[in-house]
Amino acid sequence: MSTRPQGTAPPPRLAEDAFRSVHGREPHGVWSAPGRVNLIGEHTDYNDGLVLPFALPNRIAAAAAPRDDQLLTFATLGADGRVQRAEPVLTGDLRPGHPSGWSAYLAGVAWVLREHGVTGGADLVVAGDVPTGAGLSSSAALECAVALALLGIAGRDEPDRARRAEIARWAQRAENEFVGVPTGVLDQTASMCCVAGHALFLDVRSGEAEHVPFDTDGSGLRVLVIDTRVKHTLGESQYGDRRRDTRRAAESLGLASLRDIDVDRLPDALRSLPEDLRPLVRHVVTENTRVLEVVARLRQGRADEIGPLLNSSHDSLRDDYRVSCAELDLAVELAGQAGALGARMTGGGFGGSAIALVRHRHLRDVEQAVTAGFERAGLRRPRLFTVVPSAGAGRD
Ligand code: GAF
Repeated sequence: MSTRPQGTAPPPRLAEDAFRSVHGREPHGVWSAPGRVNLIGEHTDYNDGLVLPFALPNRIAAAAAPRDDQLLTFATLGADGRVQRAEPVLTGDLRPGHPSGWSAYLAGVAWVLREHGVTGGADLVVAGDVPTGAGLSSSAALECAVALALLGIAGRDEPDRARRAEIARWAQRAENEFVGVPTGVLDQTASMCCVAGHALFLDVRSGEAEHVPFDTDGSGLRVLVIDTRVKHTLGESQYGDRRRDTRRAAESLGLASLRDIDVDRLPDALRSLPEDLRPLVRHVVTENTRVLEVVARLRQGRADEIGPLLNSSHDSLRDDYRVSCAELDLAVELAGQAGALGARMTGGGFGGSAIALVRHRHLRDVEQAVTAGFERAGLRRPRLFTVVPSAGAGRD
């Protein structure tokens, strides 16, 4: 169920052992947070819209202990089993851009938490099995694990539901303002707030959330992740472009956000927009309605009927929002031809992963078809693995 090679210890154990070997003492505790796939509701979060992610079994763990001084130290256990350390930094010296590189994701969280009364020094050692660069939210998992660890060693464990959503916002701020990546709040909220066996139906505008049962195994279904292992470099700038253009569209319609467009009024709204913005708006508005339709089916235990909605979501992201790429389109097409009930890209796009909803008995066929199709196309072999909706972040 995970991408962890057989025989490797789970991330919390790895982080704990690595902490001992780096610092020669016990950590105060270990906290971990999952990556996510988004079942549907893509590029809607920063438009105040609806999303439906679930947490992966794959997690990033942070082992931590307080220090007597104001220093923050960072170490990470690589896939090769080697520990990499970053330059320590005084909590008072944290500022966007300092430090940079991988430790910025950890330092950024400490920078935000300073404003919330967490000011002490800490030793942090992280380890995990969320594939990086695969659109599965390894950064959000890292931020959320570190947030819980720093809060935990400050004696502020066991956040309730409202506090979890707030911590997700803090983690998002770390990514936006410290690391400098302009993401929405989908990934961090999924990591903090999901529960096992359920997808998280989140209304970003109101902040209301509902845990919707999504028992894949019990329904004879599997969610197959197809990590294309490509990441197109234009992705980050195009993500920013989409954010800016959808904001511009809302402003030109005199609305607070695109969420304020009712699907029945969509044709009117489109007519009054400049031509280049129309497909973007069409995607966001129709995607919100697809989320509602998927949620309605899941509430009725009809998960096997959501396939066509996943397919439409992909078509809309490919043709209207233009955030897919040839590798993702191929993965979706091959999965569909081999019997998947539905498939779509998941996450920001421009590479990364697709998901396919597959009846258990068709899983092998779909896996083989995707692998063979990528080989025929001369592409790198994709990484395939099934996932089940898993637990959100917490203390291990
Ligand atoms: C990325 C972002 F981080 C999310 O906030 C969201 O916008 C997603 O792309 C697209 O739905 O994962």
